[in-house]
Amino acid sequence: MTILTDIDREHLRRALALAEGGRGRVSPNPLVGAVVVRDGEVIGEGFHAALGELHGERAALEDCRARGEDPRGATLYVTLEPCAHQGRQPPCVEAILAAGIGRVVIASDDPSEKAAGRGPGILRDGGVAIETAAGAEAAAARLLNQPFRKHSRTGLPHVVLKLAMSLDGQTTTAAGDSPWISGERSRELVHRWRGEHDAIAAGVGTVLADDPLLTAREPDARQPRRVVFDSRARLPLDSRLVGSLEQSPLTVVAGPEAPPARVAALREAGVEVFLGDSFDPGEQIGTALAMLGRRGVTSLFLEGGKTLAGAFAAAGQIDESRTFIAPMLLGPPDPQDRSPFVNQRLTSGERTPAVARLEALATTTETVGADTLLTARFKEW
Ligand code: AOF
Ligand code: ZN
Repeated sequence: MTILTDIDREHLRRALALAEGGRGRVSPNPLVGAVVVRDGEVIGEGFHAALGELHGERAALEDCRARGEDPRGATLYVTLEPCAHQGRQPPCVEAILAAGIGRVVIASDDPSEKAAGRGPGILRDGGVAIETAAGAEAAAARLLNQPFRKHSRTGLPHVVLKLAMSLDGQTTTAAGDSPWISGERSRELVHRWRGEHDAIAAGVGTVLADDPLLTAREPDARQPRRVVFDSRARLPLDSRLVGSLEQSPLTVVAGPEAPPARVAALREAGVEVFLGDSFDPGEQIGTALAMLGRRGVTSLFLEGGKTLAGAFAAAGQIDESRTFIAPMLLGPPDPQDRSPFVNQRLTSGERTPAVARLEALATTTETVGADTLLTARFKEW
């Protein structure tokens, strides 16, 4: 760890901003930005723009050439340690050594097995000065790639929960009322987030009630895989989800209680059915996440369903939440719950639930239209 100058940190922040250019297009790979600076002057900038295309470092070196600049002796600022392996792209360390770069400033480590310090080691052996960031820029670089980092370290996708609620904490509206709680700007943002995740999940209760498509509506967004948690395989064959398989794949996570005929009918229709062998919701979620991770799903966006959200929270499987709070009071959507005297759900003799409290490590709030968006992070990878 070295103490970087304010100028170094400024260039790293520029590299972090550049990395954003690949958001929604690089998964399962990381977002990476890079800046080449010689004698205080930026002579090249680049980022990893899409899966399979140039890595950030090579993109920045290409930019130097395109500008007619020679990177020999320059400093390369990069948001992730340079790679040393041959993958879809050749190793970045070779390009850095060939370009004669004198110093590399790295904002974050690459925890994947093939990397984990190998690239910086090779560069150091090649006579390049290596410096690693600490503090705000290092934290921002890790935050940029939470899905990549978690998936590399655990094989599981990073889980983001989305919720929209009223001021009185209601998450569904009454029959006959508008189905929307959050405003239009918030809903636009949700569509963008769908395109930024590898998969979207909903509980079957929400699917039966709303018949959603769960696709990203933004033009040229990547379509995420849709996942329905449906232990009894109740998803109707005439649902819009099953009817839109040509848009993106659909996975049903079912349990041992699913009737074999229902499972067969869904598979026949082209739905992938994942049959867990446990009745325990936490175990079902754990094995489903592992299965999705093996399919290359690095990020899962949980939408729809307080029940599903509750099951994920109880299982300790939420990494981040994004909660829209809309400026309205809704009252309970179910008329039964409006009477304080006959609340079936509070009868005595029920089991005390296990404590499932998850405390946030950090939170931010912002205004989106008339709504307030509260983002909370529970784990850091
Ligand atoms: C990227 N973009 O800018 C950097 C990456 O096999 P590949 O060629 O797709 O390389 C993927 C790995 O390369 C990735 O997991 C990460 O470890 C490393 N660095 N990857 O896609 C980049 N710098
Ligand atoms: Zn690379």
